[in-house]
Amino acid sequence: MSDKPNKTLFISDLHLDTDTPDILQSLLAVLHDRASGADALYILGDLFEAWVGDDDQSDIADAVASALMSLSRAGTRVYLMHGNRDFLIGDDYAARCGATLLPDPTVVECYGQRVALAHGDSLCTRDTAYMAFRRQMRDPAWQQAFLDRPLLERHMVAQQMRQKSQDANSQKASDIMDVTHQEVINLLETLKVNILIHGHTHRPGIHTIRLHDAINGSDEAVRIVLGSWDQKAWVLEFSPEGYELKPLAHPQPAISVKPAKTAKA
Ligand code: LP5
Ligand code: MN
Repeated sequence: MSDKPNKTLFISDLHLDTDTPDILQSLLAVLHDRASGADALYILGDLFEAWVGDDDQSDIADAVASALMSLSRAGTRVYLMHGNRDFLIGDDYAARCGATLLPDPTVVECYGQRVALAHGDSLCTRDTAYMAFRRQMRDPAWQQAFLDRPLLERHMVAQQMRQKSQDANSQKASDIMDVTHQEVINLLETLKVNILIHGHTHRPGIHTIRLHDAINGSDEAVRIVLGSWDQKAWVLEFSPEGYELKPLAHPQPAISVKPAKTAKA
């Protein structure tokens, strides 16, 4: 029997882009130092800043796919869930990563506990402008019409959407961009689980929820919120002994110092 400690990792909201090489390095370090040898790695959405189709074969997409594929080939199960930035990731890219695409929400069994997983955006129901926008974005006909456009045009549309989203967010009250408490309870009750893990809100933390109506005989539930990787790499490590949400410093970028030129005699 193997004596390696069992653990499962959860991450989300890396928002990888061509101008975030430091976050890519941080991901590669987490895969090497922590995910290697783990039972499973779950990426709960917004791995990328914007995903415009699996045919967009950027260097960053290639680097992520080959690192995840190596992990998967070494025996760690790799799972991908869509976020609101990368919901167009398809079966082709998932296959290149050796990953399984999961629906949102999904219930998994983690060392004897049933755990619900979601990106988190669908729980922000007080953000009615976003809810309407989301419905349109998830319409398969709309998605196909978008995917049929040339790649350059898709990048331009994605950039415009990001800009409009940032403008809209700066005008919204902060609390409406958080999850709706009752929506979380509805989800826990529907799925009959006492643990929910999600990202999206960029408000990392572990919240204990007191329930009026017990679920699985317990009047308590837990909501674990993963963090965005803009300042730190947030990793949730789940093991048979419990779980820990860890903020990890990004590796320092290497500073290359050119040797001073020596004057020729
Ligand atoms: O992403 P974030 O965290 O900044 O804000 C989100 C919500 N915004 C979004 C929009 C995405 O950022 C855009 C990403 C696009 C990448 C993929 C392109 C693929 C297109 C496929 C087409 C089928 O999700 C934001 C929430 C916030 O989270 C907190 O929950 O508030 O919601 C909005 O900003 C929505 C606005 O309130 C309303 C819509 C404005 C955008 C209108 C777009 C117009 C398109 C112009 C292009 C020609
Ligand atoms: Mn998100």
